[in-house]
Amino acid sequence: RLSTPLESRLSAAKCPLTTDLINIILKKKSNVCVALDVTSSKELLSLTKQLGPHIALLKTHSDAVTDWNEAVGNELVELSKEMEFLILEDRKLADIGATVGHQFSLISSWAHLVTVHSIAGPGPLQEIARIADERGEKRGVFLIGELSCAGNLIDEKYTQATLNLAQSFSSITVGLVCQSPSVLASSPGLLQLTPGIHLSQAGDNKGQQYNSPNEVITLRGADIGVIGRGVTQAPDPLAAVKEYKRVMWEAYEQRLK
Ligand code: UP6
Repeated sequence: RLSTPLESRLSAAKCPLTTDLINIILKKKSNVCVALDVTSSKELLSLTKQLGPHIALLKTHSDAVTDWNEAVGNELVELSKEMEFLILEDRKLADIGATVGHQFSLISSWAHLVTVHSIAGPGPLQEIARIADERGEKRGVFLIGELSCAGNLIDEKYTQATLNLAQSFSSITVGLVCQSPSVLASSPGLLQLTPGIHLSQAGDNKGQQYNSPNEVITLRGADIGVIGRGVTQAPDPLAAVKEYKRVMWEAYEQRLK
């Protein structure tokens, strides 16, 4: 998998949004997902306008935006079309199917993708698939297979069970959020999204554990790397996103050799 170019994996993709995301990555030569963990919609939209042209995926925590409203979602959608990226709401849904269904109905009005914990089993995914189908627009999920934070409770068995779930719901699963190259080694049709990336820091004193962008792409096997504060708290976020993009694309090309 590590040495297979993304274009050769297109035929293995079972969710239409996986194909869209791979095509965006290849067109923009960007395997960057930026995590805009900001608390005001003004900051969220202004960073999106600035960074949008350089990213493949925009990751939001809309429930942390104090003045979030429907218009903000609509504006993100417009920007995603204009600047060609997909929107991932990182809600990490984890409840029973019926509840997740209500939550997903709201999220799916603006986000292409949402993160889902596998802890609750198939119920939430069944509901998401049903609602996505009703909407008639392409919608998908990233399942949380592993976490980047110190001391988290996920073990190998849980990660394997998450992969099994991803395969059962392949028509709506774009990929897994995970850290180890072995997880998706035999699943070319699923994308690996890996957070915990920083060029100069090892952690945040709150449990986060960082690796370098190069390590995450070449050794850990990420198809897309998530950078939050490495970009948003840099003195110049635009210069920072361009630097992460350059380093991570070079690492991807290196991986293919
Ligand atoms: N995130 C992680 N680790 C995980 C899953 N998700 O950090 O295992 C998310 C966080 C945050 C972003 O919710 O939005 O990725 C990382 O941000 P940072 O680069 O500022 O640490």
